[in-house]
Amino acid sequence: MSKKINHIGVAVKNIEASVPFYRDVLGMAYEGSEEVAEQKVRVAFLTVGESRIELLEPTSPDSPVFKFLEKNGEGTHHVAYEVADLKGALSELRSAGVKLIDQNPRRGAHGTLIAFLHPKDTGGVLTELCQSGE
Ligand code: CMX
Repeated sequence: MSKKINHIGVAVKNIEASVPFYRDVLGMAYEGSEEVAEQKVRVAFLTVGESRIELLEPTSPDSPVFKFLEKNGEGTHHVAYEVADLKGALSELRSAGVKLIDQNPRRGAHGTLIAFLHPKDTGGVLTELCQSGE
């Protein structure tokens, strides 16, 4: 279904305060930030080799990331796998009985299409599937 991890999402209280560790200490390349209104988050991407970290800052108290931070504090939030055909992947997972948070693709950062699988059915790891925008 997927041939690579697209990114690892990390929940943070403040992107500006978090970027220096990744960019200046670890030496990752900072790609900039953008707001993903549909998910009520602001995100920033940093790359190392083929891998990317997505920093997630909530933009509203009803953001899922706000609730996560309240409960757990800052830390790993999700793992995102890249798929070529998100609709097809969701249909396969539905048939396999996996609980989907998103029944249909939603809009993510960088014009991607995304959908989340429920951590209760994925061994406790919030899992995102994403299809890159053309
Ligand atoms: N990773 C693993 N488990 C998680 C989790 C996470 N990120 N977030 C919540 N959970 C677990 C909780 O620990 C809790 O488990 P217990 O019942 O054992 O205590 C359970 O899921 C329910 O958690 P909750 O705090 O009551 O939160 P909700 O049920 O209201 O929401 C979830 C949980 C996963 C359904 C919700 O956060 C969601 O829909 N997430 C997908 C969307 C999202 O996270 N968007 C932000 C990122 C967007 C982006 O990357 O662009």
